[in-house]
Amino acid sequence: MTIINPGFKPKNEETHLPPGQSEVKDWPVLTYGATPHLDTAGWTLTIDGEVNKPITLSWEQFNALPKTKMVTDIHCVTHWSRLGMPWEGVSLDDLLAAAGGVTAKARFVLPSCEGGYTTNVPLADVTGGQAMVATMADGAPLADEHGGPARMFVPHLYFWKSAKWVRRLTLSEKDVPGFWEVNGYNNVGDPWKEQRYDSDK
Ligand SMILES: Nc1nc2c(c(=O)[nH]1)N[C@H]1C(S)=C(S)[C@@H](COP(=O)(O)O)O[C@H]1N2
Ligand SMILES: [Mo]
Repeated sequence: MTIINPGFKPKNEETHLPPGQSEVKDWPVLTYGATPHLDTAGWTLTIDGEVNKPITLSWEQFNALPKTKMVTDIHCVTHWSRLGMPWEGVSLDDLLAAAGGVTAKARFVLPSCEGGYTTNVPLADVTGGQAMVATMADGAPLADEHGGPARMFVPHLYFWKSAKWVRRLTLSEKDVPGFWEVNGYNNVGDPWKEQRYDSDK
């Protein structure tokens, strides 16, 4: 197990809180639409688009990849933050390596999910130990409502970028705004710049 953010320091070391956020001790569920239940038997994760070797991983193949752990804070655009949560999964670095690495054209990762939810994240925001496909949080497998068996985890951006029930990561040359990005949320979503809505620069 590699810990990929051993030196995690929030940008506000005193409160850990970005502007406009408050700490919660519970873990709210925010889902648009129905909550699917996905069995790990038959579950797959596909990595395609601008990668050298598109790949579809079974649950067993996914779990055979090196695991990483992050202890970090999460920030939801609806103003709640949870602080110091342990998360485990497979880093985007290791997943992209399993797909033969990205091509010279790759600039964005476009996660798509069971149920149709999509989002978009610059490649530069998911490499270098910044993101994972997570299977565990708070020491337990992710519950259905939190995106189990596996979800994206990009904690330095607002939590809508952390797509639950992720089934495909498409590497793309072009940016393709996802579900919330076409419905008024900011395309970038940096909580420290308070980029909540489309109109926030
Ligand atoms: N597939 C999917 N992923 C999703 C969502 C969703 O509705 N569907 N909601 C997003 C939003 S807006 C947030 S704030 C977080 C909430 O994650 P949680 O319910 O585990 O707290 O998931 C994000 N990922
Ligand atoms: Mo959200």
